[in-house]
Amino acid sequence: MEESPIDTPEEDNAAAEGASPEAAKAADAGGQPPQRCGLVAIVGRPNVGKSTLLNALVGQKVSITSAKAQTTRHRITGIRTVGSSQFVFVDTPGFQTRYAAAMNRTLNKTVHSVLADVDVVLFVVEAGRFGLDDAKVLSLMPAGEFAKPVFLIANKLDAVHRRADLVPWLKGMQDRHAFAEFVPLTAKKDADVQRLLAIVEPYLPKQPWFYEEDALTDRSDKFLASEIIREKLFRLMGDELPYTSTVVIDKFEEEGNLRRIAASIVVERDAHKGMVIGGGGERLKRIGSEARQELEKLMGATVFLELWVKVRSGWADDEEHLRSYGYE
Ligand SMILES: Nc1nc2c(ncn2[C@@H]2O[C@H](COP(=O)(O)OP(=O)(O)OP(=O)(O)O)[C@@H](O)[C@H]2O)c(=O)[nH]1
Ligand SMILES: [Mg+2]
Repeated sequence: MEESPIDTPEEDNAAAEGASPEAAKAADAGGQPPQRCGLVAIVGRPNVGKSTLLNALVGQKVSITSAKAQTTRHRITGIRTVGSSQFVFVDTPGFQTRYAAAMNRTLNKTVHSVLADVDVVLFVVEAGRFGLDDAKVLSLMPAGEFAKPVFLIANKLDAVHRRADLVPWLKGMQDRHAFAEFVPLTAKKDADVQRLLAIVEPYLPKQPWFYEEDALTDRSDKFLASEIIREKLFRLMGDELPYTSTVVIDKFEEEGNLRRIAASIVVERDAHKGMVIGGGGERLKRIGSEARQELEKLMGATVFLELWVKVRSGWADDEEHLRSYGYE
């Protein structure tokens, strides 16, 4: 087993600068509409399209997506400012109901804590489907005096062949929860996403913005780098990839327009290491080159990316390792 010091992915840069209350008041006095700003959680079972929706709402990729369930592992904030309104979306890991390993307990805690302090909840399901996994997530919604407006987002409308079938389904959903809004949509269609923004806007409290007007996420470039590499890993490996694999950034250096990044893909077994590397190292090369290209676009810089594969068994069930790998 190879050992090397492991860097912790950076914490949220929560101290991003916001506009001052004075600025908001001044805007008010000048006859401008007052600033609105609110936290909008995106929750739902794995694989319903939460991260795809977040990226579409923000207008840029800030959260990775894949056809594999359980892609998102962190609370990720995506910010969109339109006119006088700032939307602060919070993507969450798909709530896990099947496994009880330490990693899943941590992921679920993330969902719980996000729900406690948001203004609006987008509860995402696949249009026409509502299973036990969805019901478990819905049961987490704060109730009574802590209740929040919850929107039912019926995603993947493009995959529904007979729209008429949705009418009785939507009626059934009305009985399950007092949803504030029902929004069937396709996260991959821009017009649908713009419509959702307009529906959310009046629910944002009137208060000064939390972030600069052009902010897109509270995550660092270093964090985004580890996530983009993990996305390529997930996408290029498909189902053979054990779900517990992760990516750790060992080095992230900025020299002018150059980023020197070294990262380790951490797997649980030697056999997994072989699968990630692939015959003649082909697969690892491809993961590296796809990640590098995307990172160059994202950062507007030249990227040198060095990738390693390491075996560390049992990390996903070890609270200590989880923390050192950035799982809060
Ligand atoms: N047909 C269709 N597919 C979609 C749509 N939105 C998302 N998907 C696909 O659904 C899959 C899962 O998308 P993600 O955005 O990663 O889902 P998620 O809910 O964030 O998943 P976890 O992070 O694992 O909980 C991907 O293959 C997406 O391309 C949609 O509107 N229509
Ligand atoms: Mg996701």
